[in-house]
Amino acid sequence: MTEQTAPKSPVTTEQFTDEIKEQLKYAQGVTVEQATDADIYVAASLAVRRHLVDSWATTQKDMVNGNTKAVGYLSAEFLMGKQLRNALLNLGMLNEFDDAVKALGHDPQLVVDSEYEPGLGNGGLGRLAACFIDSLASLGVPAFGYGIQYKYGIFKQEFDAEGKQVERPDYWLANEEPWGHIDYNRSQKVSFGGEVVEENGKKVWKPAWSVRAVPVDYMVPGYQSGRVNTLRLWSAKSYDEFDLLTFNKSDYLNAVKPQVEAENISKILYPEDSTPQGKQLRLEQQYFFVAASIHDAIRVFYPGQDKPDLTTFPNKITFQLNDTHPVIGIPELMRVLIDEYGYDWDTAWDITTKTFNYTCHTLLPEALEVWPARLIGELLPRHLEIINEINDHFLEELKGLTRDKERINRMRIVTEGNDPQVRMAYLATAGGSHVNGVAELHSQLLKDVTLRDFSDLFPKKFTNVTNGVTPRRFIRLANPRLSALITEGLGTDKWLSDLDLLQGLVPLADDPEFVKKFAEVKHANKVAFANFAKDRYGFEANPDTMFNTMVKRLHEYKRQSLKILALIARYAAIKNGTINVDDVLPRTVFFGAKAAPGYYMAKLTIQLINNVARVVNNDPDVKGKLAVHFPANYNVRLAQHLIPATELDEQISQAGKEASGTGNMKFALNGALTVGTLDGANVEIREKVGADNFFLFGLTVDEVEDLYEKGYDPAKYYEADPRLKMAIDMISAGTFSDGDRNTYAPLVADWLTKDYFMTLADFTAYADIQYQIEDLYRDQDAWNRKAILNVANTGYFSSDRSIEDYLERIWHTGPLA
Ligand code: CR1
Repeated sequence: MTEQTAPKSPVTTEQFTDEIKEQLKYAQGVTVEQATDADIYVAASLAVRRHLVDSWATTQKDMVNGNTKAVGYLSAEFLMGKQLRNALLNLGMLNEFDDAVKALGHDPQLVVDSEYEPGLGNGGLGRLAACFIDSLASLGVPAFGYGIQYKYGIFKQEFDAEGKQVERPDYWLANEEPWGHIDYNRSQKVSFGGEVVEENGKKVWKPAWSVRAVPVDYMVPGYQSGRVNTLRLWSAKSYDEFDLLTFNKSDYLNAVKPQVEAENISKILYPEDSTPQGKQLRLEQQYFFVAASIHDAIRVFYPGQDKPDLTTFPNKITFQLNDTHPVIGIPELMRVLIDEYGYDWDTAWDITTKTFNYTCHTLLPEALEVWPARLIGELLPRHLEIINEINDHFLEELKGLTRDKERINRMRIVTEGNDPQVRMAYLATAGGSHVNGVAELHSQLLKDVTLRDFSDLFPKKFTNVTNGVTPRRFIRLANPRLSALITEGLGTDKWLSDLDLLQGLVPLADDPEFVKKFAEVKHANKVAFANFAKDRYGFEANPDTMFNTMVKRLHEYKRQSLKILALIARYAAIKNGTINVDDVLPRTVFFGAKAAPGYYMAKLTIQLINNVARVVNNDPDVKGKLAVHFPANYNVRLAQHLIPATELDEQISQAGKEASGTGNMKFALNGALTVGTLDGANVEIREKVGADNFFLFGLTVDEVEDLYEKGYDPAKYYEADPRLKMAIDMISAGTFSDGDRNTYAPLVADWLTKDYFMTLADFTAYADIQYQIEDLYRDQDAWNRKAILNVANTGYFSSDRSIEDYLERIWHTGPLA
């Protein structure tokens, strides 16, 4: 008997069918006969939403009336993925949905497919935020996700005939969007510009212009907790929609100018910031959502109070700053407390530092935001004053802690000189209670390198919370076959809310019957992916080859180029007979990656991958042995299809550069083995699954540092390994550019002369470990045994565990009573 703890549907199939019909009729005005898949999708979503509303209301009521501190997760990104099936899972309505939709004459898959994925994030950071709000709700912790409802999400990626990335706008709101509830009655005014004047001895900010921040609320259902939290995404609207006078002078464009300017704030995710205007727009976005959120929290927790006692604010809500984007919230809360509510500096600082905490997500110094003080002064003059004052107070405090003047100088929040800069990571560290990294190694490097001075003087502020992923979306929804097998193996489905239970699968790795079933699941997933790929992208992937995947943002430090060089070397070896064709283990390699639109080297790498794929896939000499596919526009949906089908996952960043990684966790939990470096969360994954069940290669952090110090010469490695030389020479010779020798010259030149991320230094180890990988893969039982041990031992990487760590180490709160 299998214990079933999954939620039970609140409706029968018949009832749900009727509810869909009702929505079709009253909300959409179409008959059942007229309804398209997209209509059914909207109607079903609206019907599902209604089942969440009561819990949503009680959760909010209990949050405001109770004594449990809430969490406000401030994030510029929430990469939610599709909503419908997630809501159905949490309500226990997956089967009722399928049956109702069929009863209405539609294919459930096509209905689900008509949902357009909101791409309100770039990658790991945004997806982590989405996993975290899922876990907060599932643990019953009252929480708000606060962010921006960008009108255009991350660009839609296409490839042109030459294999280059082309970016298209992602107008995800072009169709009806049933999940967001726009609430004009709860809007906030957010102001910019102007000047600060003194009135009666008080500083008064006289802004020049304001926009209206209108909340769009998304319900965030918890799994089994009966709780529904809120993701509140702000949309920018103008207060002066339209200038009738100007319009009547036939100056139609200028008549809507204020509207356009205001709405630009929530127009796109990460506007290009190489121009001053672009920089300003980014700062506008950051201030916009953070200011609206802080005022919103005061409204929610002190309803109807003119003079609330805000010394209790840190007991009502704790704000987590997801990276540096929301850090302007620190001076904003200071301003609100001092200017709007009349608190003195010390009281305001005490409240502020107790309210905020900061998560750092990077090790690349260039990714820590620094704003020119001049820009802040123009856009937010009062905030610049406050930041300068914070800086002064902070320097005073440091003088009490150390006599080391150089150190004090290094720690300035605002730099000296005639173009002073504001270091947002330093402001966040000074202005909050805790700072955390996102994996053990990352948190250690933050303390030892990136924020060393701070950690020396404020050691207690620093802590670690290793990232995690939600098993609901990334196992249960993405991989129903494996989910069923896990439930069968454990005799319960409780693992979905207590992922450590996966440990119970360890003994089953030695049970031939279970191993066989596991192999069948993986194969079925591969077949399913091959069908999906054929249908959606038009390529054929052979499920009887090894599925080997590298999906993540394209960045030099992540080293897609290491993978592509090894792949070319392998291709060359087969072609020139260095390896006997019969000894080649058939492999299909999948890439998925978007490059930042202004990132030249990354875009060139994309072009190279596409052209290697073109050449390899069309070469009869390697047919059946090696294939490369690069489906465009990698997103959450594609992840949910590809991860369950993958057998070998690539996590091959240069050691010391990937803060954590979360893809690595999703793959291991879905039974892929990892080939990876000792970087980010790989280190912990390897510890959990055991060194024997992880393909480790490459330089360590210390070795990387040594090599930088000694002077790194990539050309030496090129000369030393003929496989590497061959691969680079083929690229130079134009093998992947129709004979043109210039196309990839910038990549080649960089590899041979700079290679900052030491791709060449790690090549030999990476190429060599492929033999081990292939030997193991030939013994399918041994491979699957290890894959099962990966699933069984990675329950730690549930985002539920991450949230529990945040609750204990940083937030000091818990579930609603
Ligand atoms: C890191 O690069 C990490 C995620 C989530 C990314 C990645 O290693 O898993 O954050 N950082 O913590 C990022 O996007 C802007 O910085």
